Amino acid sequence: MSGRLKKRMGENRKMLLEEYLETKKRIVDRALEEYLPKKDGFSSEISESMRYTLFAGGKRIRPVLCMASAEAVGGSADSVLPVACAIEMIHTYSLIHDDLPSMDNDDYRRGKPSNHKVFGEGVAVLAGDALLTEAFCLMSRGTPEVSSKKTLAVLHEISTAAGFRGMIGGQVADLKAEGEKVDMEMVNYIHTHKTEMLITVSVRAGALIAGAGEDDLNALSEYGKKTGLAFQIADDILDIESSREVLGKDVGSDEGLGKATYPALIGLEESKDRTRKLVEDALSNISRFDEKAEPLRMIARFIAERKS
Ligand code: GRG
Repeated sequence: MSGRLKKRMGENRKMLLEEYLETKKRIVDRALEEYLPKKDGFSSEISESMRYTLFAGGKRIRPVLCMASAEAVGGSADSVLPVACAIEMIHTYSLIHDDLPSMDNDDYRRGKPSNHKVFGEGVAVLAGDALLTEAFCLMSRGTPEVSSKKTLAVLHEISTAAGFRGMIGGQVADLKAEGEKVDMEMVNYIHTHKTEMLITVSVRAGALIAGAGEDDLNALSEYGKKTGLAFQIADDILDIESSREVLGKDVGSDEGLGKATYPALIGLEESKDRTRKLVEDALSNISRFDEKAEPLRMIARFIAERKS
């Protein structure tokens, strides 16, 4: 294939992905607007604080993955919308808490001052708590098309991925490892628990609700694990190579805090190679799927190349 043709294909793919992400992001934003409690009376400040970070311009990668996964197995994106939005609420809660002075102490998030910088620490903690509980409230409501058994199974998987067996466990290990000498096993534990598990469960939840068979589900889980880990390594790299203007959050904080990251352990170039290899593996994990899985393929490639 000529260099020009390759470049054209790359550009086309980029345009298709941007279009796909934009369309799905709009659907998620509209649904979140509908699901979120409206501000009223005494609870107006907490509602404002929840909305502030939720609508601050996140990429919506997790809900989009959830919808793309449902579509890959022949389901509809609409049927997974409440769960996709609930996962985004859980993710947003984790960002609000992660920025607190007692955690990573970051002043910027999604291009704006962090939640606690605007609303104060007390309200920021409560906004995170409220988003987390609201996520489970939304999912437990269920929808007429999805059986209660399936809803319960999805709830179980998401609470496992978000709780101390997953994201919280990873965050604790991350805090404990600050400034310590860590090995690859520890970094992998942190990355897997802190980031990968919520991404994998986003993919699994979409497929489960859409009625995926066991083989498809296993293939998608492997895809989720590879992309999830690649996503966090890319995040480590961006913390070194990007800027606050592009990323919308402070950069260089990993090194400042002595965080356990891939670049700290194996260097930037090797970290980039690992990311690319993980994405290749993720793509081969879903090679059994037809063109309905194309958005999942584009998202995996985007994860390795992302600039924000
Ligand atoms: C319970 C007090 C308390 C704290 C919990 C769970 C937790 C704090 C923090 C989770 C750890 C965390 C924030 C991991 C980082 C994952 C990550 C790469 C976040 C960035 O995700 P993007 O790039 O962000 O998808 P946007 O803004 O685009 O949504």
